[in-house]
Amino acid sequence: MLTGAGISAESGVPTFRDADGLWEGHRVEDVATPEAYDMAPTRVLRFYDERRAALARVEPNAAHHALVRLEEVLGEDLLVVTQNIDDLHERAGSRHVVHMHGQLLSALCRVCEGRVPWTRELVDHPPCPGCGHTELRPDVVWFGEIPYEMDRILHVLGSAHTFVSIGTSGAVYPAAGFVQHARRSGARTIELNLEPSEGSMWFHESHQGRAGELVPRWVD
Ligand code: BJW
Repeated sequence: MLTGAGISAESGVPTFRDADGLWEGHRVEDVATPEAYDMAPTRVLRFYDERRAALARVEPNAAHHALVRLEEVLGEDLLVVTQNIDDLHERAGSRHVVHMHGQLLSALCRVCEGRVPWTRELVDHPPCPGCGHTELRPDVVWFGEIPYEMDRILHVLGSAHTFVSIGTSGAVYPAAGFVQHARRSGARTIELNLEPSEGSMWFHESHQGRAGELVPRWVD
């Protein structure tokens, strides 16, 4: 199972590439890079501070809850690989979740690579409790960086019976290539998205609609 921003849209979390997906007129490609952080750290930290504040005001929706019901049946045979940095899968109750693009509520020390819970504004960040340096950055995967847990994800894709992609545009690699990998390995591939994604030709089934309706219908 691969999820993207579209699964959280009905919770009130903006997507990246839909009409309202810009942040102060910036494309995500211009904010979510190590270069943008080095050039304008305060601007990038504000981007994440605002999203963290907004996350506290939203709740999981019917699509997140449906995946919890599926996990109750499938147990560890269901792995949710999410590109989202929100915690809505966990708050709904999913237990087997991989955050391949990191997490909004975590900061990463650039010196010792230790992780620290990030609950307030990182603009006024405290020192790293591990090494004492103040080089904390958002614990997220920017363009040009390697997504987390790729070995585990590729292993699971190689043996999956079914691959389902929910609410992602298929514009960002390597996640956009997962469908081909799973299909080549023999999985049935299913897409549930508001519109056909960029890779919709790779899916055996492509269903269009809102995740809050499509996912519960598919699960139940
Ligand atoms: C609904 C809905 C509703 C709305 N119901 N649906 C191959 C070719 C070309 C380029 C590359 C390539 N390989 C790598 C690259 C470079 C680059 C890349 O992909 N660039 C592209 C722009 C072309 N990739 C990278 O740099 C990646 N790293 C990498 O490849 O390292 C090399 C390597 C990999 C593996 C092994 C070894 C080496 C890193 C990419 C990091 C992406 N980071 C971000 C930011 C994370 C932190 C943050 O959140 O701020 O991740 S960018 C942003 O895009 C974020 C998202 O997770 C990601 C994907 O977006 P998503 O989720 O698809 O959202 P949208 O908005 O695009 O789409 C939403 C969809 O939902 C739409 O289709 C809507 O219709 C739909 N929707 N409402 C259902 N209610």
